[in-house]
Amino acid sequence: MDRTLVIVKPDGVERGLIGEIVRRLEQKQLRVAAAELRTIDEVSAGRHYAEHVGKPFYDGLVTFITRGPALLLVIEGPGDTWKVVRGLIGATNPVDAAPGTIRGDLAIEMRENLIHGSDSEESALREIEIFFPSLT
Ligand code: 3AN
Repeated sequence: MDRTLVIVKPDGVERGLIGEIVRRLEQKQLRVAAAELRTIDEVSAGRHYAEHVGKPFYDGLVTFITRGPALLLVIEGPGDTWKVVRGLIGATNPVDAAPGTIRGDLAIEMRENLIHGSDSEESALREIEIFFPSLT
């Protein structure tokens, strides 16, 4: 099976959208291989968002992602799972996200865009290692 990392971000947990988001993933016939509700610590957030260090939105992004519990998920499918999940999630900016996608239907702000999904097979491996080291 092929795996990717998904995070229901703190805004999704606060808004009570865990069920709705997991429902969409499961309806697509993806499976939850691991799940944990956890407040992400700053070190893990820094590793996860390493590519954004130095960008103007970086500090706000780390403050946001660490502000309360997030649902960390390892999602499994038959192949190209990261790509399947990214399709369900929609564009990074909810303004551009198509209706029918998670962000297109449920989010409206750039930073508080509900959900993260790895953007490549390499990212999926790297991110699963950060949050679920015992699985790799
Ligand atoms: P995605 O989450 O779609 O993979 P990334 O990895 O480019 O998008 O960005 C990570 C997160 O950083 C986004 N989900 C969003 O919350 C935030 N972000 C990205 N670009 C911006 C921006 N220009 N202004 C504010 N926040 C941003």
